[in-house]
Amino acid sequence: GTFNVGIVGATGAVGKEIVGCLEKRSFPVNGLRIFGSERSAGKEVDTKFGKVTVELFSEEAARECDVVFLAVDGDFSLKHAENICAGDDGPVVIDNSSAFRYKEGIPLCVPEINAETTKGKKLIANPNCTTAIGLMAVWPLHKLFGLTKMVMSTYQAASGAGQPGMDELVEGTRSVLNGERDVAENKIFAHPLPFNVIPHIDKFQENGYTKEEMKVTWETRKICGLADDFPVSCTAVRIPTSRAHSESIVALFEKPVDVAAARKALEEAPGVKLRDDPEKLSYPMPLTATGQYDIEVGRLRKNIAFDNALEFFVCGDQLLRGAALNAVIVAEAMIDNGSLKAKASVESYSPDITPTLMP
Ligand code: 11C
Repeated sequence: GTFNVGIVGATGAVGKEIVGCLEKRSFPVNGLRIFGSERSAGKEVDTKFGKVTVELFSEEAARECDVVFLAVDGDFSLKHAENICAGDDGPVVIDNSSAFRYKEGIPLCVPEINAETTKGKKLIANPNCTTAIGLMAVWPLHKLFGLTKMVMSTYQAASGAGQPGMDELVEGTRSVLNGERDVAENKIFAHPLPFNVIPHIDKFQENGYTKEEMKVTWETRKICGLADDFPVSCTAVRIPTSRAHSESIVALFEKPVDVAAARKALEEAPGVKLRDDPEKLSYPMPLTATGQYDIEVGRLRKNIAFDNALEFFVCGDQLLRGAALNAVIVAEAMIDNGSLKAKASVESYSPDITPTLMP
């Protein structure tokens, strides 16, 4: 079948990528509806599915869809997500915010890892970008050797703060290069990002970690089905790149590790590209991971400080695997497992879509 798809927040950095993923992956779209605030309502968006006029968001209108992607902030999701998907006739809601990630009974899904958790569910949480990108590489190794501990250090792109973050990086860099300022201005980031790195993403917690770092800990446990106290430690750092996050990961395992077997598992893992030929200067970089569906993993080696440990470097597009692509693959998995169904009637279908390019 084909599905009526709604996106809330489609004009933001993640929302735009959701439209792009639906287009490029030939998601079975019957009709696309885009919902926004008063500020964006009435704007026209050109898509492969036709020209879509942004509608003012209402829960009632969103409920007419079969699946709704929320690419908005956590407060919006907290207020509306459960109302949108309520009842047997409510659509599936895939929420990109952190609002529901740690709630029991709500799946937190990286489909290549735990797609089965979405079966029969209506509200799905899409993980934090750093976690989703890292776990794509960690999961195949965990299956092979049994993860016992993980330590991660990140190098995160400006896009984690959305379009305003990317704009602040570019404009700030320009203002320094053209001699306007010695140090760039900052509003989005805690400090100027151009020519700098900032070891601070999201709010500091009582334990000295930031919330971004704790998200990696909490979400790794839930997605991989590990114990509530499973040891994961992260240092999250913002660097002046545009939209691919990088991560250095030390993973400790139960079983002795074998680099060749690890390499093979990564090569075979869906959504993962092994880029690991140092002699040819080939390793993961934000520059090559940008715009790619697959995350890159490389610099794979046996760690010399710990027993049974591997060390590697991962890069992934923050807006794709870290957000939009993951959400769209969740929806695809839910079509496959029968949890996402088309409503019988399509009469409520948006009149604002010019169906010129529809199949
Ligand atoms: C960043 N990872 O790079 C954050 C952005 O939990 O969805 C995504 C926050 C989240 O700033």
